[in-house]
Amino acid sequence: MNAHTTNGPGAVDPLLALRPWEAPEVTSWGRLPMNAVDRRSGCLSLDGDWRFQLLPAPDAPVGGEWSSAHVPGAWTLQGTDDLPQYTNIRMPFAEFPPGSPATNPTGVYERSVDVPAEWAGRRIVLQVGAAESVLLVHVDGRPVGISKDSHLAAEFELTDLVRPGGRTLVRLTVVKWSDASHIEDQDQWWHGGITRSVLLYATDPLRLADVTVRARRDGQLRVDCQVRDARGALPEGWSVSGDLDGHPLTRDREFDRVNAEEERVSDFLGEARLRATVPEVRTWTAETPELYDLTVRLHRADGTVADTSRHRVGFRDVEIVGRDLLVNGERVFIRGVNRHDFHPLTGRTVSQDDMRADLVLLKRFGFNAIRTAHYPNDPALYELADELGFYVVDEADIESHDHAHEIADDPRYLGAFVDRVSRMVLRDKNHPSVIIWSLGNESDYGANHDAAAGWVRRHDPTRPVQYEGAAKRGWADPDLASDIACPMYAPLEDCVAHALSGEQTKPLIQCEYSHALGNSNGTLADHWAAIEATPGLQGGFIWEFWDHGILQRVNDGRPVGRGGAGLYDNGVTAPGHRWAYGGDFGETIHDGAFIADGIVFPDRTPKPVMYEHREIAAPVRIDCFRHEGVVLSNHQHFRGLDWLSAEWELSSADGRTLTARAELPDLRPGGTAAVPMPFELPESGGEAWLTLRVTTAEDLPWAPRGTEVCAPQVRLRAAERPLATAMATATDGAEAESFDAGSVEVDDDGLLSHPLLTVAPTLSLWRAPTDNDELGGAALRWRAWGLDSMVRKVVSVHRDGPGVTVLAEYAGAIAAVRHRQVFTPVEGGVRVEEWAELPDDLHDVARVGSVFETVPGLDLLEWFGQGPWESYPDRGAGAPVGHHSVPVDALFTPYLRPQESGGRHGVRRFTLSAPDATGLTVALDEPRQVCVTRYRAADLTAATHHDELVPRPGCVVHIDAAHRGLGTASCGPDTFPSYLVAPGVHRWSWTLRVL
Ligand code: IPT
Repeated sequence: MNAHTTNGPGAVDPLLALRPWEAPEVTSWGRLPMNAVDRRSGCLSLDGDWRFQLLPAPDAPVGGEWSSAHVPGAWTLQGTDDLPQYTNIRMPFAEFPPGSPATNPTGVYERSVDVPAEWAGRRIVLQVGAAESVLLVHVDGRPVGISKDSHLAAEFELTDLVRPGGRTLVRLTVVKWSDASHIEDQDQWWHGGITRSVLLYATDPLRLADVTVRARRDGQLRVDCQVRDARGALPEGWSVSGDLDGHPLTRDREFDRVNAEEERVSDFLGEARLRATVPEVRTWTAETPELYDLTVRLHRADGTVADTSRHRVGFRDVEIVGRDLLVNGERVFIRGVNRHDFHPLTGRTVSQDDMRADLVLLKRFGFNAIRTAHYPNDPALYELADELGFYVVDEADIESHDHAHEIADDPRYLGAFVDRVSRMVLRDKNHPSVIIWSLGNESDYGANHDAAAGWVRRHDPTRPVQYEGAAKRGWADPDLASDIACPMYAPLEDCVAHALSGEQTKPLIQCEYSHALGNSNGTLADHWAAIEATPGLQGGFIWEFWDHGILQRVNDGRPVGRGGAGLYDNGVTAPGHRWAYGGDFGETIHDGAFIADGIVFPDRTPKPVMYEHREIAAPVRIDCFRHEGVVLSNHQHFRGLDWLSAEWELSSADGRTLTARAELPDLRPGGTAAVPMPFELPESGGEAWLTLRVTTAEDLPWAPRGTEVCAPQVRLRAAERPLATAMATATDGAEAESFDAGSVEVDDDGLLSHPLLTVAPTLSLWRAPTDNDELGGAALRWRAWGLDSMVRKVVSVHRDGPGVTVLAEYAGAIAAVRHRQVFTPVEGGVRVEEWAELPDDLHDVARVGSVFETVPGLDLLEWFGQGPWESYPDRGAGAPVGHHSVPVDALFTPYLRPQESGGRHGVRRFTLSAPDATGLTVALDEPRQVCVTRYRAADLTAATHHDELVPRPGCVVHIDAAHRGLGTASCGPDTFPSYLVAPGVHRWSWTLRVL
């Protein structure tokens, strides 16, 4: 039988007859109202393998052939021919809203369920955690309901359809494309399927229908309970009780229950209110996530318990006062990130362990806020945010990007907007972590938004509402739906100017900034310097947490799916696999690697920007250094430094590192104190840096004792004289014994021969374009100028005693660059002084510097400079200066689309050595940008995925006189002018010696 027909052959299924996939007015049918009652205890999980078939369209007949699909999970990652597709703004089909394409993959999931016999007489409910994008529910062939809103659960009552003790056939039909897809046009992979858990539970006919908790920082608790009875009328004599951390809330003087008049009974709905005042309450903040356990019970007339709901309560206030967003009365900085539910094997299906790992990592790197971009995340995320301490901007599942203007005012979508926003609020209202509601993302601004905002303001006056599309119409306009000025990618100078204008009326917190596509996030430290220095600015949310690479087999192009654990490590896939991005599944409409724009790799390996962020967010800082001591400050909002321990470290240029135990002072938030200078400064030794290595003092839920928290640093002494002078003197000395120093070998082509170099040093102006370079337009210019294929022509080779001067010209498409190298023998090596003149036409190039290659075997890089992680001129503020040592292979950051990678900023000298301690050392005239990799810039430029790269046996070494900042121009502002490479003359010098 075609199971889509219900009442005998020929009858049309009413759910299909509605054609709900092209009816935006139909947001649901037969679905129960959303609520915040916890139903997990005693439920029956229906997760696991379901019979499955994929139809070409929702109205296609169901066939007799079944395969199986795992629930929860997207079918696009489970071996079907319908594969993931990535688009950002564009819809993947041409139909205008509310239309959907005729070819419309539709998954039919079926399984039989043994309904527990002990559920006899109870009310039985099916919960589908999430389904994309239309869900149709049938039980034993009978229509039960419809739901849209792909990232929130849908519940359906089955009481009259199933027999406890009997077996029931549940069918869930999931239609991939619909009118709803047009408002789920988020920048992510398109999938289809049931992506969160499915379960069945039973309640007493008399039950808690909803629980609303309000807990304020003064210790006042209010719990509103809605009670319903499935039999139509509430029985006499019911009551509600509750307790908080074991202290009863009812019939207790301290926990005073509202009197009986307020407990009104109607045909179907009862309401009761519990109150308490907790003395000396431990308040909740992201720094101090103090939670209390609340249990609410509904009693029958005889006192027995009919229903129970458990909640974790955090006492805190959120308010906007003037232009400040306050948590518990404090103007807090929002160090946020946008987070999608994502996993490289399972797509939008994420486990609790995975989510915990996400949040633990964010805590360790100084983040305190999450925007659930761009839909309500998995419910467990909010519990973890409550527990670990994050401020959450909870965002409704509305993004109509491609057709934003049409939809924002389209009355056919009005219901969907209000439905999605209100259901999110109803689900998440009791989480202390949620401090702001967001109406969605990138959907223009229209009456549908105002309708949704109106609902929220009435239902939950305790939290602000934000919406970027509204804020865009005027950051200070009081009439718009957004209580917060929450722009995306606004230039920093505009934010500062607004805050200084005298016109600011709302907190300015960017909902997206510092776009993390590829090697990016330049100027993050400059942003934070301005935010911390400018009243009115409070932070923002980095775009974004994840690189959404899907693990893919290279041979057949298929996603690996659930079985792929262990096929990646440290950001890199196993041989034969790669991280797929847009276009890799054969999609013709796609947006390429724009999906790989996170601060972590698809396996959650942190990218270098995370370390930069950790320093920027440091809870304790070194303000300054005076002879009598070091001034420390507490940059937190709510707690002291007692959860931290620390050690002093003194690094001096002569190679020494001293350490000493540090006593952190007792500092209230915002306080400063001077502590004694821990070391006697050595008389000599050049540059010296004092670092405070701060770690956790005890085991925390997100970090074992001893986890690094930050490493603020201050320079105690500058280099005694400019390095350049120091080097010149050293060289003069060498020249005095010049003939001991030998001579340099330079061939007639002006190329240096050296036993440790396989490719002689030449001028380099090219870097493998970063995504910012590509999408921001710089790379286009550089290619047009021919910087990727400059032709070197030697002009003269002049031998003067032991030294050699080489003049060369590098011809590009529009201009030539003159380059001079002076090679001078020094003891054990050669000194290279370089000079390059960039004509004015070559303004803003990627780099000016030397590049050479070494013999194989020099596999360890040690350096004195900033590190140890990758850093660039505009993303290096956090990397402390010191002595660092990293294997060459580990220097490289495997950005999904290969690009410039692995640089180290502020390098004063470095050594490349083999295990037997042979090798070379290079001393630089000034702190320089140095990059040591296995790849030439051309290798990286040519590759589209990391797995195509073939490491060279030796090292490719770049020493840059100037290197362009990274900026964020792939989406947002470019780097600042001070980080650009100017035309004109560049000079640099370095001395290479054999170890
Ligand atoms: C902005 C989107 O909100 C976000 O989802 C993502 O696409 C980001 O950009 C870029 O990665 S929208 C953009 C048009 C500014």
